[in-house]
This record gives sequence, C-alpha cells and structure tokens, in this order.
Amino acid sequence: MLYKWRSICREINQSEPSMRIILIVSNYNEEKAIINTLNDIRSNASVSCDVLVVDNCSTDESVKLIRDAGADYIRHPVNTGGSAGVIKTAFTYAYYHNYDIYCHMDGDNQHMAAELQKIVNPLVLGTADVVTGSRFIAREGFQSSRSRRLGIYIFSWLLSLFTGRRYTDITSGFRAYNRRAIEFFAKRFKQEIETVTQLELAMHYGGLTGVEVAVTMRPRTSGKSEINMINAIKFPVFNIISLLGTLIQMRKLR
Ligand SMILES: Nc1nc2c(ncn2[C@@H]2O[C@H](COP(=O)(O)OP(=O)(O)O)[C@@H](O)[C@H]2O)c(=O)[nH]1
Ligand SMILES: [Mg+2]
Repeated sequence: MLYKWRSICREINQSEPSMRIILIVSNYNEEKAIINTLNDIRSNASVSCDVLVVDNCSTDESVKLIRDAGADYIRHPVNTGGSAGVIKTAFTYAYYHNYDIYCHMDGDNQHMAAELQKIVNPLVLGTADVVTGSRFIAREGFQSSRSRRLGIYIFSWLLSLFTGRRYTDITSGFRAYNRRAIEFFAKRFKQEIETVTQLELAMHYGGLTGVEVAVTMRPRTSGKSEINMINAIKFPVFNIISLLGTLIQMRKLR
C-alpha cells in the first residue's frame, strides 16, 4: 500500500524550480532509527522533494512506524539479501514516475538531510550525472572502522585502475542521480545491482560522469550494519565477481 507523504522542505533549487526530486530512504529492520531519519528529513531537508521509503521486507516494527508516521512507502515481498536490491527498485520507481533526480539515504539516520543540497547541486548545475557524499574528503564526523577503510581503499584503487577516476568513499549510500543515470540503471543496465563497485564501473562504461562531495556522517546508534563478520568476507568476493561480470558486459554498456 502506498501512503502519500510530502516532506515540507525549503525550495533551494531555484535555478531549476521545475525539477522533480525523489528522496528514497532504504529501510531494513531500522525500528530504532527510521523515525529519527524521517524527522530529520521533515525538519532539515535542504531540497524540495518527494519522499518514499523502500522497505526490504523488514521483520521488525519499522513498517508499522513508517505507516503511523504517514510516510509513503513500498515494501518488497521478500528480502533481496542485501541493500543493493533496494537501489534497483528505486531506479525503476524514479524512472516510471518521471523524476529528474533520485537521492538515496539510508534509514539508519547516518546521513544528514541538511546536506541533500550538496549532493543535488552538481546535478542541477549539470556538472555530473551521479554524486556521492564522501565522509573521507573533509574527514569530519563518523569515519568508519579501520578494516572497513582498508576494504574501501583496496576497491577504490581497483576501480581507479579501470576508470581513471579517484574514489574515496565507494560504499557511501548517500547519493544522487540525474535523469540520465536513472534511465541508464532502470532501462539499459539489465542485471541486478549486487555491489557499489559494479554500479560505479557500469556507470563509467555507460558514459555517466560521477563526482564526490564532502559530507559528514553520524555513527550508527542502533540496529546492525550490513558489514558484519560474514559479509566482510562475502562482500569482497561479490565485489570481484560483479566487477568481472561488468567488465565482460563492457561493450554492451557503451
Ligand atoms: N543489512 C541490510 N540492510 C538493508 C537491506 N536492505 C536495505 N537495507 C538498508 O540499507 C542501509 C544499509 O546501511 P548499513 O548496513 O548501515 O551500511 P553502512 O552504513 O555502509 O555500514 C540501511 O539503511 C538498511 O536499513 C538488507 O537486506 N540488509
Ligand atoms: Mg549505515
């Protein structure tokens, strides 16, 4: 069931007042954080946007809380086995509902709604197709664990080898995509999205330009991060497989 909810946000993108922006919040078992995330969006969002929660078949009380808050949401009938499944739904939703920009935020309240303007601006100015909020540019706020930073460093280096671009925070979920990128992932990129490494590489071969901007992230104060002991082993393997898969598809994406 879809509930109507428009965030009461300040109109900032005056240069392009007709741009339709959707902010999609990814939720899986975030009963302790999702309301704080939605309240942050309601009070502090720095762009005018519609808001939709995509729930990845949570088993806790979070969906009830989202419904009680009056937020729009859609719910996967099954869990996709990871947060990447939400991104594919989000691209499809944004494409078929004719949004010009899709912003992505995690439902664990680590991203700041006040910083939405930072990730939207390069899209409004036309200087990039995809913007990633990076916590490792200004190096303020939550900086993640040492082992996670090592993983990010290794995969950033690998990606740079293929793309020639510099990455600092490839696992960041705080992102914004323009219509070109939305269309690419909703229509041209037929595969499931498994990892962000694959997403970045596909983007590159699809001719989309990406840029990182400095943001601040909060630490996770409840729930569990996707990067647990098992995923710390599984994700690098998945990253390599999806990277190779995307390299094989390279010509089709061009
Ligand atoms: N663990 C997990 N998180 C999911 C899933 N689907 C959506 N999510 C959401 O995706 C985001 C992942 O964030 P998190 O695990 O904290 O990643 P991190 O911030 O990069 O450590 C959160 O907002 C989750 O609620 C899923 O299947 N598993
Ligand atoms: Mg998180």
